[in-house]
Amino acid sequence: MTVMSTPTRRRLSDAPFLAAATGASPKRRPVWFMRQAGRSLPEYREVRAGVGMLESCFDPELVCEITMQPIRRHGVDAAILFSDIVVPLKAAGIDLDIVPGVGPVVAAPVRSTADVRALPRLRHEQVGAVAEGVRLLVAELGDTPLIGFAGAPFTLASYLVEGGPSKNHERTKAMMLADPGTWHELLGVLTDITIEFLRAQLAAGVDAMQLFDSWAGALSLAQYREFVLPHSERVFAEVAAAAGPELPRIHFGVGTGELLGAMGEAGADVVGVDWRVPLTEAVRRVGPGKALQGNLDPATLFAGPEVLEREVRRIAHEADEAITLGAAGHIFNLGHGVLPDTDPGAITATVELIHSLPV
Ligand code: 1CP
Repeated sequence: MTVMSTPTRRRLSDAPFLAAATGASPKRRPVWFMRQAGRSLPEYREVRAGVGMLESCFDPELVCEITMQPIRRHGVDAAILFSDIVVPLKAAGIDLDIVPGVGPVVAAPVRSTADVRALPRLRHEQVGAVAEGVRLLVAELGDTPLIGFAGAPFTLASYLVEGGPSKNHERTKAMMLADPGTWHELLGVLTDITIEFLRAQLAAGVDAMQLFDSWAGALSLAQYREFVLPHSERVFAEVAAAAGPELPRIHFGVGTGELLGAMGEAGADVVGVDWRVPLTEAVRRVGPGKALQGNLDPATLFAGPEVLEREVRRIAHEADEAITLGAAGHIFNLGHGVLPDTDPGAITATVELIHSLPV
């Protein structure tokens, strides 16, 4: 195995996002938003007009431009690469598309051992356009750190097995419970693809990474530990091997209140928390020594300035309490992604308020 060197990684020790992620003292409260690029921004809708979602993910200039848009507009403390969790699957040769208004749709869902054995692996040159986008961003971002990301093996598996977005993940869970051998083989393949995708981003210069296990909250803790955790653990271990232990690793899922401890154990330095669990409780579940990220309900951005200010101050207060209870730091974020109809002005106002609060 070749460990890719990361000569292009910038030194950004002053960046508030990196300080908070690594247990140092940030000079201001860091904030970024999941899905900060995207439909809520008119400038995004403009550059995406007539360009397919996947097509835009493989266009380095467009990746760079769309990633930069929320940095310019909102002044957030981190950029997140514009891409999608299914990009490495598409790049490896799996027939899928991202359908507007729906999400990822897979032409031939993976349902049998034979289907799993026919899956391709990812070669890093197949995501060369993504790596090129990262290189353009590193040159353009100045002092703002760039977060790379990938979908976690379980969440990727749910799209492949269901064939598209799913509410109950019934076929995915059925395979997991009825045919554990095939399940672990599938997650092994997806883990390999995820690692290769992240290695390409790390080698091109991302400053941190987030593993999205968005749908892991559908599982019980026992199911998560047996069928998912070992694979996500391997992703984090390989990232640390490729980038060094100092590169911050974030782990996030929705509705994962019961899994927060286990998701930290997978190897994350930062655990993402949704709005269902207060940060003061999250720190108890995660344990000391890890930073927390979150956890404003995205719907709060629709509730008017007074409610928004009250909720932002509450979360900042709970974050301070969590730090006295042992959390290594706090990165302000939503509990899930920005909703498409969000007023971008509410996002900018949130950033300004957070930056005005004393650290
Ligand atoms: O045409 C469009 O604009 C399509 C909408 C869209 C966008 C803007 C999709 C389809 N993906 C994205 C970009 C994207 N996807 C980012 C951009 C970076 C940023 O945050 O600014 C990221 C981080 C993702 C990751 C992603 N894709 C996740 C994990 C995060 C999460 O929201 O939980 C998931 C689950 C996906 C799958 C996906 N891709 C797109 C949609 C609509 C979905 C969800 C479908 C579903 O509900 O199951």
